[in-house]
Parts: sequence; C-alpha cells; structure tokens
Amino acid sequence: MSFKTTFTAALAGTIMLATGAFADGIMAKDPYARAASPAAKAGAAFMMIENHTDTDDRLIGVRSDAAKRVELHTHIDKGEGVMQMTQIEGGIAIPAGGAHMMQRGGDHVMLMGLNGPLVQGETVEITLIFEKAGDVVIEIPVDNERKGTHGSMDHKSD
Ligand SMILES: [Cu+2]
Repeated sequence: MSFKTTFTAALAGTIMLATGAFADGIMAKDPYARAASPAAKAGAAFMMIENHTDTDDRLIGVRSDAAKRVELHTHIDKGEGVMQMTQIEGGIAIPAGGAHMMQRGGDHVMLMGLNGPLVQGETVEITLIFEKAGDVVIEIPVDNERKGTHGSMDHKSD
C-alpha cells in the first residue's frame, strides 16, 4: 500500500469515525496500535472508550482485517509478578456517561496472526462491536514507539 493510499484511507476513516461517534455517542479517544517488533506475529490496540449516551452499553466483540484472530483480552495477576493474558468473557460494560480504558497491562484489543507488520505512522482499521451502539469503525494509528504508562507490560509476541 502506497503512502498516498494509506493517507486517503486514514482520512476517510477519520471522517467516518467523527460522523459515527456523534450519531452513536460512543467515542474511542487517543487510540493507538503497536507490535513489539517488525517481525512480531501479534500486536495490540489501546484506547479510551467513552459512552456519551444515557444508555449503558457493552463492548461485546471486535474485528479487523489486520489479523487472523482479533480478541478482547485482559491481564490476570497470577501473583509473584506473573501476569497472564486471557480472553475477556462476556464483554466489557461501559456505563452511560462512563468510560473504559484499554491500556497496556490491562484490557486491550489483541491482534493475533498479523496479516502484515504494524508500520509506524500507518493505520489499522478496527471495528468495535457494541451491544446497543452496534458496529463502531475506528482507524487506529500505529505507534510502536509509545511507552507504557507504568512499567512495561508488553506482550509475548510470538
Ligand atoms: Cu493480549
């Protein structure tokens, strides 16, 4: 994909997001995706999901063409500094007027079996599936250089 094509696609996605966000009242703030290295077979996406409606909603799924399997993951503290990633059962509740942080070391969108490397500055399209709001398509910029907020809870990528 050439730079120009990518840029145009990203722009179209942003416009779509803006329209969708106001219509649905669900917003993904400051999203970014990353992989541990260019050779990594897996990556993850993070963002703050905000529910600007007066209805409780639930993030029940996620899909993307960027990877063969896309799942909602969280980390479970196994004790003694051991964290294990596991798929979230039953989705993530996002109350009316509330928000949910998808962040390193916590809940995240897991991209397993990347169809191509996550290239710095490009974008990946991810569809968040909500119980009430339905599909919310977001264009997520790749930012492999972003540092985690506390410590480094990077994925074992392969
Ligand atoms: Cu994960």
